[in-house]
Amino acid sequence: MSFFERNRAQLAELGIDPARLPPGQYHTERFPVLHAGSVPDVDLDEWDFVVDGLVEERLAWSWDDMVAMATSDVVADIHCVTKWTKFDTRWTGIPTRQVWNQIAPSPDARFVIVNAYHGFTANLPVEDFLSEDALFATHFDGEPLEPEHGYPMRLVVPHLYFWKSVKWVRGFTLVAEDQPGFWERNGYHMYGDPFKQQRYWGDT
Ligand SMILES: Nc1nc2c(c(=O)[nH]1)N[C@H]1C(S)=C(S)[C@@H](COP(=O)(O)O)O[C@H]1N2
Ligand SMILES: [Mo]
Repeated sequence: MSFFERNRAQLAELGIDPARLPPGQYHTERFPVLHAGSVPDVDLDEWDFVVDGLVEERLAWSWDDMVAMATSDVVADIHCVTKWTKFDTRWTGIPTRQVWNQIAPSPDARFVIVNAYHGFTANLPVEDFLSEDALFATHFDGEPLEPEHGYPMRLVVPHLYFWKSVKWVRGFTLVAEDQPGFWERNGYHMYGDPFKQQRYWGDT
């Protein structure tokens, strides 16, 4: 039996429905750290969250503005394209819908480019960005995010591969046409459904 087969076989013993583990993935209790470049130095006094592009008016919220917004808790499985899956991760933060309700998007806005420190970006359709369990998380497992996991805020969109879940997020840009973000320019799939194994360019 291969490592992957053994790992999948363990799920029954753990009481986890094997259907929750996407094809080609293994589950882990660890929380690996993955990103390009360095962990940014964050100064909350200078931090802002900017919404621009196809929106009636560009908006910029301070850290205090953001944390005054209502939060919710999400428990979800996360799937990294490097093949690890972590079940039942618990995040607290501001639902993307809650942010969306405070902006005036143009009807032409069909995609969101999420922006972070160091010019990092990721693209996703508005519909996915607004999924019920998508949020701008400030806490993992009840504790503020660790610097390497995205402190002070990261996007979490559990139903897509985890590279879409932008760490050190600073806002988003609304656009009409899809355009590749950082990893998508470097070989990753434009959409990234883990259950369809949409990992790289050319995966259908
Ligand atoms: N700003 C930023 N966010 C990022 C990345 C990155 O390079 N920069 N990498 C993505 C990738 S490829 C993955 S798998 C996840 C990893 O999140 P973690 O380090 O908290 O496990 O962050 C995503 N968010
Ligand atoms: Mo990744």
